[in-house]
Amino acid sequence: MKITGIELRRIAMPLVAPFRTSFGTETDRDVLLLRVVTPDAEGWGECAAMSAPLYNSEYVDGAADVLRRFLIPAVKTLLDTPAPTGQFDIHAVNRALHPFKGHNMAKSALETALLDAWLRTGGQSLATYLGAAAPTVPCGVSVGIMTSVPALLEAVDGYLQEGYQRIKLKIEPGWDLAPVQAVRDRFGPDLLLQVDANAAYTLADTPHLAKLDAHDLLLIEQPFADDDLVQHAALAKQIRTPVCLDESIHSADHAAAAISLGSCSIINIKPGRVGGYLEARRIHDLARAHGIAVWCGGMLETGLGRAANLALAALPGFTLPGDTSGSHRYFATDITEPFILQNGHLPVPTGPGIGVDPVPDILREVTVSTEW
Ligand code: SMG
Ligand code: MG
Repeated sequence: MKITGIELRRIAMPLVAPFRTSFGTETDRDVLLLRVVTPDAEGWGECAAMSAPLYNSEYVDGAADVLRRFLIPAVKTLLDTPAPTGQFDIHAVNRALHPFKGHNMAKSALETALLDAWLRTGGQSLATYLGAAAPTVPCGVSVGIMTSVPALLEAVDGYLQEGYQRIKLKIEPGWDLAPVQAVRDRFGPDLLLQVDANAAYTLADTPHLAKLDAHDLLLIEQPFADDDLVQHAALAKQIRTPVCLDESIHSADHAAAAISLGSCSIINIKPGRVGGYLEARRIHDLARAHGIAVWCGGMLETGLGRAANLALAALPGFTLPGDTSGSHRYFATDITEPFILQNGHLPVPTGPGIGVDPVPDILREVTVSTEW
């Protein structure tokens, strides 16, 4: 595949409402997009990094920098060297990026844009390429920390009326047992309910976290720090609520370590966090073979990142609803045709590559800068 060029594009997308987690409040999504141009097709990749390194160590300016200095030049060197088969090999791209430590969100954006361009050239959808098994996926929604319990109940009620299949509450010390109890009391025992702490607790909080057991949660996501695999294993032995890892799982190797240690019984897979869709699929395969459930996480993606996540979420091991919400959960105007929930599900795109394109006028309006 001949690459004519790669564009780095920064866009600014106001969120419909502030989204507060244990590490901060997002009001706007500052997104880095990659566009790979070839004579036959264009491919898109969305970088999951946030403006500041608070969810993980990556941040948007850092991702743009490492792409410019190291990752894009490494891919250029690879593509300038003809492959023995003469064929483009996305796994060779994956291997060429591997020697650079970390920067998984930057790697994922680049690999996805190349994968998208290549799949579009061949007319195959990302969902088919990855091995999707379903035409639609059930959707959950992640509900931020609110200023009051009544405000939370109103927000949850609105999402349930829209059809969301499960509710995830963001928690932190001081905002955990009371909101969970209130949501359970109001919406009943059948509501699929889970919580996400974004690493806000430590092993010393175990007796407190054990009180969540009374509320029959689907899971507790990332209670401790990302490198606390041993501590998560200790917690998992002491509480009944299943432990799910998000920030801790950077690769299939981490997933294998976490499964061996008993650190989790569920994994949240985010392609950005693990360096792309190829690694995401490896984690899915590994988890499935071990009877570990997985679900697809979210990083407040635009329609471009959402389309690719829906393809992944359609793989057979994704047995729990993901944070793959509809476009209007995030943005008044998405940069693609909006994804709209139908009976609590979103359709898996079927067109070539990620299956969606940005709407040119909208993309232009939200663009802050471009670099070729
Ligand atoms: O995309 O719906 C979404 C956001 C889901 O809660 C979500 N993501 O830790 O899982 C998580 C967070 C990380 C991003 S918070 C700004
Ligand atoms: Mg999480």
